[in-house]
Amino acid sequence: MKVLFVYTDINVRGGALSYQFGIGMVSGMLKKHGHKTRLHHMFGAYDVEPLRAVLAEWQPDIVGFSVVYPQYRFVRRILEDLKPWKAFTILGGAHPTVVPQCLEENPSLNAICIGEGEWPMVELAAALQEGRSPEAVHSLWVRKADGSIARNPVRMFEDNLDQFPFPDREICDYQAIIHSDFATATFMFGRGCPFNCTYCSNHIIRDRQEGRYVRFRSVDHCLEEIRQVTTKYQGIRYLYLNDDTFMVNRRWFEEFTDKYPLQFSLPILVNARPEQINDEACRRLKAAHCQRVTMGVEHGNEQFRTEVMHRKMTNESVIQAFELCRQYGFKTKAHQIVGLPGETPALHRDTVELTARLQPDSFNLHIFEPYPGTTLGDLCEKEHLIDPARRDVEFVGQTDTVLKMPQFPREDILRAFRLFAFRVYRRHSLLKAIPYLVYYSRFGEPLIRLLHPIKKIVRKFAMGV
Ligand code: B12
Ligand code: SF4
Repeated sequence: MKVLFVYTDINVRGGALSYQFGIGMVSGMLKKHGHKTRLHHMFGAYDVEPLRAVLAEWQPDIVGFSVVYPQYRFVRRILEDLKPWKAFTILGGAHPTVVPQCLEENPSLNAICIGEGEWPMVELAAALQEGRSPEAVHSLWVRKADGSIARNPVRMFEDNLDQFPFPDREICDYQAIIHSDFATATFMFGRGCPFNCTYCSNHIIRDRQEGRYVRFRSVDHCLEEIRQVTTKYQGIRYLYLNDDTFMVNRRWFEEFTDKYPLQFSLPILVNARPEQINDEACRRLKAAHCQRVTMGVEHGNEQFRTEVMHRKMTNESVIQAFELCRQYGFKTKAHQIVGLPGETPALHRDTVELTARLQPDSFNLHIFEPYPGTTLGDLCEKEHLIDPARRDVEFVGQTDTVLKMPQFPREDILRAFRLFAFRVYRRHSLLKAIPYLVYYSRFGEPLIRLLHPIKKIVRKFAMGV
C-alpha cells in the first residue's frame, strides 16, 4: 500500500522546519510491514495545490493527516478543497484522539484514529490491501458503506516501545530540518506525561487508552538511535531531547546520564520541570554535556498557577532552579502563557516580574488557546469566554486570542504579548530587549522570514545560544 502522510504546519510562527514524531513512528512501522510511505509537509501560508499535484502523481491508497486542534481548521479545508478523494482518508494525532466526533463533521473523511497509531495503521493497510473491510480495526472509528460509523474499542497503550522501529526520518529531508533548526537533531525517548496542566490535552489523551501511559524506551535503544542519526546526517552540533518528562523516571535518567557521556560528546538540550532541578540532577546533566535547560513556568503568580493551571510549584523553587542551572553553566529557556481565562493585567505583571527575576537566556510567550475538552477549554465554553466572531479565525498559532474577557481585553493581551520581552530584559540588557521588541512586534513575522539566511547570527546575538 502507498500511504501519504500530510503534516500541516500552516501559519505557524518562525521559519524553522520541524520533524513530526507521530508520523515518523507510524511510518517506520508501516515500512517494516512492507508498505511505502511519503510525507507532504504544508508549511507557511495555506496552499493546497502542491498537495493536489502529489496526489495526482503518486496516487496513494491511504492519506493520513496528523492533526492538532489549531491545525484542524486547515485540515477541514483541505478535505473539502480536494474532494472527491480517491484514497482512503484518515486523521490521527491529538485532535481526533480528544474529539473523535470530528469524523462526523467531515463527509470526505473515511476514518479517525484514537491514540497510538502504529498497529491500527498496519491493520488498516493490511485490510485495504487484502480487499477486506477495515470497519472493525481497533482504535479506529470508520465510516461504513451505509454512512453509519463503526466506533471500535481502543487498544491499550503499547508497553514495550523498544519493539517499534526508530522513527522514520527518511520520510522527510531530515538533513534540511537539522540545518533549519540550528544544527540540532531532535529525539523523543518516551511517551506520555504524568502531569495534569489544565490548559493541556494530556489528561484526555491519557484517559483514551488503558494501560501504563508514561513509558520510556530502554536507554540502550535510545543510544543506538542517537548513533544511527549522528552517523547518517551531517553537521549535527546539538541533540535536543524533546521529552517533557526527561527526568520523570529517575532510574532511566541516571542510566542515560551514566551511559551517554561514555559514548558521545555532543551537547544535549533538555526540558525539565523546575522541581526536578537539584544539585544531583545538574551534576548529571553537566556530565552529559548539557548546554540548555528549558522549563515550563507558564505563569508568575503562584496562586493562579496552582489553582487555575494546576502547576503546583512555588516561585521560590522556580527561582532556585534557574539559578542552579546558571551556576552549572547551562543556558536557560522559559515558557510562559498570557491571556488565560480569569487572568488580569495585574496577574500578568507577576509573570513579567518573575521572568525578569529569572532572566532566562531565551523564552517563549504563548497566548492561551482553549483546546476542546481540556479543563480550561471547557471553562471558556461554560463561561462564554470565546468570542463567537473569532472562534474559527485563522491566525498565526498562539500569537492572538479568541477570548473576550472584559477584565483583560484582546488589545491588552496583544500589547502584553508584544512588550513582554522588552519588559523582561530592559533593566538588564537593552541589546537584548530591543531586538526582542522588534521580533514580537507586528513586523516580527515578516522580519523573521527576511532574516532567515542569517538567523544563526541573530539568535546568537539576541539569545546567546
Ligand atoms: C513534543 C510535542 C511537540 C513538538 C513535536 C511535535 C511532534 N508530534 O513531533 C513540537 C514542539 C514541534 C510541537 C508543536 C506543536 N504542538 Co505539541 N506536543 C508535543 C507533546 C509534548 C508530545 C507529542 C509527541 O511527539 N508524542 C510522541 C508521538 C509519537 O506521539 P503522537 O504525536 O501523539 O503520535 C501518536 C498518535 O497520536 C498517532 N498519530 C499521530 N499522527 C497520526 C497520523 C495518523 C494518520 C494516524 C493514524 C495516527 C497518528 O500515532 C502516533 C504514534 O503512536 C504533546 C503532549 C502530549 N502529551 O502528547 C504536545 C501536543 C500534541 N502539542 C500540542 C500543540 C497545540 C502544539 C502546537 C500547535 C503548539 C504551537 N502553538 O506551536 C504545535 C503544532 C505543530 C503542528 N503543526 O502540528 C497539543 C495538541 C492539543 C490538541 N488538542 O490538539 C499537545 C497535546 C499539548 C497540549 N498543549 O495540549 N509539539
Ligand atoms: S507538563 Fe507539558 S505535556 Fe505534561 S500536562 Fe503539563 S503542559 Fe501537558
